Amino acid sequence: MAERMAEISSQSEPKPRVSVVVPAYNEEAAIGDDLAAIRRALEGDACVPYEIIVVDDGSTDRTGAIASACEGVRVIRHAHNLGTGAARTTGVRAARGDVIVMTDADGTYPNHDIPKLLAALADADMVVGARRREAGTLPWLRAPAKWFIRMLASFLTNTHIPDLNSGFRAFKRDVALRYLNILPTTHSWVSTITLAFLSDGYTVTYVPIDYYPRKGRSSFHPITDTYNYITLVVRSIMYFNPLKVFLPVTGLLLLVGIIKFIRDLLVYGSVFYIPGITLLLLFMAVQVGALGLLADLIVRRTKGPPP
Ligand SMILES: Nc1nc2c(ncn2[C@@H]2O[C@H](COP(=O)(O)OP(=O)(O)OP(=O)(O)O)[C@@H](O)[C@H]2O)c(=O)[nH]1
Ligand SMILES: [Mg+2]
Repeated sequence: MAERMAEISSQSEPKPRVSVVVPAYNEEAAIGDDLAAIRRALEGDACVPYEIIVVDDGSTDRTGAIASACEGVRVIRHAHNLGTGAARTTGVRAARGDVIVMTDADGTYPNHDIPKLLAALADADMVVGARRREAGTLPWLRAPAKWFIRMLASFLTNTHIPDLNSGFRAFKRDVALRYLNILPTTHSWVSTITLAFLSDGYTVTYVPIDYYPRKGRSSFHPITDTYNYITLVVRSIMYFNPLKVFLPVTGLLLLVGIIKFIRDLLVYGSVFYIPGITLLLLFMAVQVGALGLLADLIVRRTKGPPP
């Protein structure tokens, strides 16, 4: 009954234009200040109808209680911890605005810059707050991995990407909904959605932002999260532009195979004697090429209409 009443009252409220989605897991040290900063930013400059959705991802501290006590904040709670990507997906599904703003609840992002993101969204489908300097948890381990993923993503999409995995961004909800089923439940959610927008030709622009030291303890896990990065690399290739990677590999294998074949002809003087390694190279070239074409076919068949 209470749920039904809440549903009726939320239906009678004016529809917000902007939904701010804040994934939060054990962020009692920072979430209060972050929510206050979001409200100040939206009530000050932008003056747009908005809602704030905190997705409490099974926190075991006071995160949920602090968020619920903030006026105008809707809290959705996962019964147990599902991962930051899962929390983001829940937020996007629950959002009622046409525009979604995402920010973290750990005090790292300049929420007063939300109006800048919204202004830039007039000419784009996604605006990413690109960090001028990133000093996250375990930078010595994460910086090289992030650099590699960013280079791969730039190569796959033929664009320059200043920041692939910033958690501070604004985007159009209807476009994001198309990708929810391929987005992971992990930290790679933000990188994957950036790639998805870019590889389907949506406009992604970047606004330079500051990045502050984290409040509270990070739950970043070096082993699981490195594994997730590797999964992201493989998925990025397979989901978005397989031929861009498979074709050069096929070409290289073919080239080496043919050179080796010619050398074998000169050395052994017979087409009837082809060493195993030469055959292996040529068969591998064919197989990698066939796999790439198959992956490309699947990607093309499953893509929706262009923007
Ligand atoms: N780590 C983590 N964060 C979660 C989870 N669910 C929701 N979140 C929230 O997702 C946001 C991003 O997580 P962070 O741990 O800050 O990830 P990060 O910014 O890549 O890493 P840090 O350098 O530690 O800040 C934060 O607001 C978290 O509270 C979860 O299961 N694990
Ligand atoms: Mg963080």
